[in-house]
Amino acid sequence: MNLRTVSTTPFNDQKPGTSGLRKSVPVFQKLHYLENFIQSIFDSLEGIAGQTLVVGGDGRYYNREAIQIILKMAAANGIGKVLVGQGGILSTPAVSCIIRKYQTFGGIILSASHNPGGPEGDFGVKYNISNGGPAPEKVTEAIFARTQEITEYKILEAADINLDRVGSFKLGTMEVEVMDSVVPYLELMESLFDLEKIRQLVTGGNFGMCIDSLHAVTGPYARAIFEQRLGAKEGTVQNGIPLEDFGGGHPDPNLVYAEELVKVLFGEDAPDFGAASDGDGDRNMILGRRFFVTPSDSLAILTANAHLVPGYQDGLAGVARSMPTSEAVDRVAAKLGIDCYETPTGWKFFGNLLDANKATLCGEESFGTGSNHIREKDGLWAVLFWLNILAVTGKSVEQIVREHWATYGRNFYSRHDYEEVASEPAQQLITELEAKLPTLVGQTLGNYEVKYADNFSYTDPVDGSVSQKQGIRLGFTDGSRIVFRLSGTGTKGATLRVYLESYEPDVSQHQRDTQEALGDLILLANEVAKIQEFTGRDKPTVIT
Ligand code: VG1
Ligand code: CO
Repeated sequence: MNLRTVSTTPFNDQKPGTSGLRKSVPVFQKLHYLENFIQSIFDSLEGIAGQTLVVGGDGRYYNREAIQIILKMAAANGIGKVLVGQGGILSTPAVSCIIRKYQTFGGIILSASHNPGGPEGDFGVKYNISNGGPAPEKVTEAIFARTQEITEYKILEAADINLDRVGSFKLGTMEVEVMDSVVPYLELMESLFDLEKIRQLVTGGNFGMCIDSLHAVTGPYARAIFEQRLGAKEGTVQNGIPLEDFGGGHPDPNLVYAEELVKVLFGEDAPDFGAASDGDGDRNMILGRRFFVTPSDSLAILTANAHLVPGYQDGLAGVARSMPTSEAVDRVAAKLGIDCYETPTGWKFFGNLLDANKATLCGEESFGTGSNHIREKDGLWAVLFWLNILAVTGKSVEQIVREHWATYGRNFYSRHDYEEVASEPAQQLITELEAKLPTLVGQTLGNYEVKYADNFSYTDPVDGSVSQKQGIRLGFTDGSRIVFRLSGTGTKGATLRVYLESYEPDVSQHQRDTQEALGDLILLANEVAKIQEFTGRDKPTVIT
């Protein structure tokens, strides 16, 4: 076995975004591209020699090749041991779980999450730290800085490891342990939920459900949990085998991309419950019979009902939501008398709050919910949380949501995405809008009076770090909001996200259609930001 030191030159585009480095597969396949980034991770982590790392991915195209490269580089860089999921498979929440359970130094997750996969699709690399969560900005900045000055990387010349067989292997002096991808995660779920009660619900004969893994990583987890452990009938999990190209689909659990599941839940003989998760398993969509639960409402409802679930029955230390997420959870927190934190978009901002026990549940409007059980959002955890609530209350999803609105009022909420628009004009839209902000405060726009207008800046209450320019917010005196930001996970052009929210206390108005209820705000958003002019689009590509 030969240790090779390979000369290389920097790539200028290896800056991690909202959630790691994401590029198209052909970019990652460029000579030295992956290697440069991995070496930059190793170089910027102090004290990594001799340590243990977790490595796994969502099974997308290039997953296995990348893992072999990473293992050989880890061995050449003096890493002590690597834990790898069988077949290279580990969901993002499972990696977080394993890092924490085995107290490893960190982990590398190979995924581009909800972005499509395949030879022309996307690939991604994300580094997680020892608390199990995404590396905070100071770490990703150090990695990026290193990518700009890298001159060489180290790799072992060795045969590939057999990733399909559970067991221990040697790679040079480094140990590689190929482990069951599901078991540690399943055990963690068992410690949080009343699986017996859920089992009774699921097998009782009066309850139907459908789980869609969208051909992505949650397949093996969902089949083990729902079909094997909880006794749901075979076939409950659809699209449950991870495919390298996700069956040509877009593994994003929303009403547009989880079309097949939506058809089932809105069809004639619709079951009682439906759920989908994304490419790497950290997102979730919850559906009732002919009923869609917005992720923002889901966070609020989990918070309001957490006392019904064993893992959270002693109460919550606090909650946190990303800034664009609706304020529904704020109302629940106020009633419970607990703190509610507002963070920038991206799970990495929840890490400190969870570590410091300031927040127990966290969520994002982008179909992400999670808790202090790990340091990532967790799709199947949210599904089990919902099932646990359904099992305890005996109510339907729709009933729970409507009762919640009746108690707290309804936050109408929608996100409009303009995907793959030209980068320069999109950036210009934000720049122009930002320049205009000071003149907007106090102005009346249509029926709305602007209360505040700013570019969101966040000071982490634990370590004092400041993150600026996290999204443009227009807040109105009646509690409505419009938020504008550019995506940090896309790989083609720019994606403009427009988040819209209004509050309706009157129960008689709660059945209104969301797009209609937000109609005035939608027009206003377009006018203020000149969306059509800058994007050339007269409507969004995806509405969630
Ligand atoms: C999007 C979502 C954000 C989420 C991120 C990663 O980021 O808006 O809420 O944390 O994806 O999710 P952006 O920058 O494109 O808006 V995932 O499932 O990739 O790990
Ligand atoms: Co994801």
